[in-house]
Amino acid sequence: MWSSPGRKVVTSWIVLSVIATPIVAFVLGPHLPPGNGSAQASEQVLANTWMTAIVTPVICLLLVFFVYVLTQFRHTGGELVDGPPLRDDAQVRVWWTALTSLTVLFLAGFGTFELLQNGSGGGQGPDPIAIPGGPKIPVQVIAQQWQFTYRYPTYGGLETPQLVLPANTDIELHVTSLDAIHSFWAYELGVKADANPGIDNVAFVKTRGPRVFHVRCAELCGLWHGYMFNEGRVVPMAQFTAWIESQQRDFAPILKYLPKYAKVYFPDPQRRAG
Ligand SMILES: [Cu+2]
Repeated sequence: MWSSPGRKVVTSWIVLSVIATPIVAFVLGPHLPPGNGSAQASEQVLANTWMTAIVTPVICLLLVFFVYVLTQFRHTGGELVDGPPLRDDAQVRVWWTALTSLTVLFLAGFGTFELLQNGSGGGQGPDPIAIPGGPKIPVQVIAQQWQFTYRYPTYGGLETPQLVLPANTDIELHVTSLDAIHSFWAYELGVKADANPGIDNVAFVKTRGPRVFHVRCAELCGLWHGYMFNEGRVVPMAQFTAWIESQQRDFAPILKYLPKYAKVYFPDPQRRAG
């Protein structure tokens, strides 16, 4: 068995971990980002909670060992000599390999399971693997230097600078770009998807109750990247329908100048933004 200093380190580690891990999991966990603004955001909070809880004993071990080394291995005068050489320890080797392998395999399995549920809010490319069942409202996100616009193909291809979504509804986001590489990040909804020209990047989100959320470009995309943000709203279905009708009325005069709704667009390269 381990020597008494070794046992002291392991005992302190276990005691500290048993105290700290539930605090991290149950007190800190529910406050981790990005909150519960959508089903996918809640899954991300759950994943963040698991990862933070699992890393807690690892940090505890580092702290205990750090304190042990600082207090025990002190030079207290006299001639400075090296300690006795440490050789192999079969028990430490077996435990070390088993615990780290289990941790990594568990997290890999957990992450894969979560991703396969419904994509967990990430862009899945043009051919998504994880598609939630049931009806979905498609919304296209078009990024360009330096703003986002949104098209609603099931509402006559309406294009608007506002992102409004109905509450408690599955949304199928089609993210693309007209020029540089951007990234559509709807923080409170737990959605982040690359916006690349010529690519239809699909991400899914199931909204919850009415709320405001923030949209930011999360990819350095040129001079005014820092100003490429706006606010979106999740509203009750009746309000959403009324909003869509008002937008259709407002943008009807320019709809005929827009290209027909498509998965990607290739604007005339002579036409420069700005
Ligand atoms: Cu951008």
